[in-house]
Amino acid sequence: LTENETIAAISTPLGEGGIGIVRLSGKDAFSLAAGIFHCQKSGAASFPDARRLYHGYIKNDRGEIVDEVLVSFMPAPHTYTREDVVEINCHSGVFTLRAVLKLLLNAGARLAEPGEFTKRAFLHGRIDLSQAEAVLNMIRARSEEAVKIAAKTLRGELSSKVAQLRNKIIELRAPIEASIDYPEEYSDGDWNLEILQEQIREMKSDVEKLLKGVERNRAFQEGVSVAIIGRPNVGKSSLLNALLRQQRAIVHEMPGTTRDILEGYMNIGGYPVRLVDTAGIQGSTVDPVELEGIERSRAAAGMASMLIMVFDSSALWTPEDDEIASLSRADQGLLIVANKMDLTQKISAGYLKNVFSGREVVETAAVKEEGIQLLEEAATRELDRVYSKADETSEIVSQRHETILRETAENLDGALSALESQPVEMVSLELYSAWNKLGEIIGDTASDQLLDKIFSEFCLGK
Ligand SMILES: Nc1nc2c(ncn2[C@@H]2O[C@H](COP(=O)(O)OP(=O)(O)OP(=O)(O)O)[C@@H](O)[C@H]2O)c(=O)[nH]1
Ligand SMILES: [Mg+2]
Repeated sequence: LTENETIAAISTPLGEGGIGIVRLSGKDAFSLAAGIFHCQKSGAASFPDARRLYHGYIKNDRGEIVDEVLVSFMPAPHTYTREDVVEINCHSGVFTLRAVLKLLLNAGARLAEPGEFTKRAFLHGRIDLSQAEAVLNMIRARSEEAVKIAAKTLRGELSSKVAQLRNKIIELRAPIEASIDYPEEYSDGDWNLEILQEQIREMKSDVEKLLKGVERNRAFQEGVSVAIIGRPNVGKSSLLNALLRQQRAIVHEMPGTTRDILEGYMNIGGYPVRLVDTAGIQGSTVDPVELEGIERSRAAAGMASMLIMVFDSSALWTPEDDEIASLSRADQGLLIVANKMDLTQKISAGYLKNVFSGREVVETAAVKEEGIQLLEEAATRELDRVYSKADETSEIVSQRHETILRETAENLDGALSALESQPVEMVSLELYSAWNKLGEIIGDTASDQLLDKIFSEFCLGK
């Protein structure tokens, strides 16, 4: 019922800026906007002419000018929502925009809910659910790569892959269903077991292909966490500062300077990185604050996607270094740094390379900001390795899509095993579940609650 209402919202971020846009969508959009807009050159019989930009003033009930604006009138159906849409380009000031919006609300528009413009685009079939989600990913993208992935989904590449899979399922089910419904006419011979098996396997591998790039895509979309760890005083905080190009952390010759974890954000090779500086890990302290800090360092190391292990090349290897070295897990990225290369060396890069069975070692002098470029390059290579850059085929980013695809793969497995030992009804049922699940990606079989949940994540005015 709310779909008949005309909605309005400020569609640009609230703040000072050149332009701020108030957007209207719905059947009364034109008349509501025209009611408060005083066009410099209206008079024309055909006002408003579609998709033309009109210059004029927004005036309040007392005839006072609220703002000087440019207004565009876009008739359905070739609009974002497929409804009549009006965009009022105002000067971007918090009070101006709110005043214009308020006039429209007083005139009868309803304030749009978060994501309602996009929801209407979905409900009117202009985009499917995966594309609506891509809009959100586009807005939230924190790297160029994330934008590229979102743009692919927005263009409908995921949608068409899902549609193909679902069509295939329908084709597979048709003869099975027919043999269930008309057992006399259709004998088992009408669908060949081996061929069916082969086709289901093929579909499963298509699903798996989509799942393959998911980790990598998510890394680009949501970012990765990189923890700098090492024993006290090796130069972890100096390295953080050099990488962030900012004196973020306190650096001091006294060991145990960093007590708590500290973070900064940067971009490494297109990955949005949350860089975490940690307290130096050592075994001899009894200071409760330092002990708590060390506990947090371990936790940060455990949660990181990649570790930067820092060693002091001007000091001999210690048992604490052994402990640091043991902190990396196989599923994490790892970078070895030999810091303080400007001082007399006690351990060489070659020595470290040996300890870490041939891994690349980056030499730095953090306080002099030397080797930082090489460190970033090595970090990019390592992140690419962890997130296997070679797989660029997938558009999947969201946890929701991933879960659905995993369940789909399970259904296909179920269908395969049912083929061997169970009545054909079971095969058909598993295939139907897979078809149904896939529909949730594009929103064909999504529940109202799911839709509400997805669209509520949008910002106001989108
Ligand atoms: N010569 C030289 N000194 C360095 C270098 N990196 C750090 N230092 C010095 O080493 C000392 C410790 O540096 P920090 O960056 O605070 O070391 P940290 O690993 O964060 O130490 P904690 O926070 O105590 O664990 C400071 O006096 C730095 O100036 C380097 O590359 N060369
Ligand atoms: Mg420190």
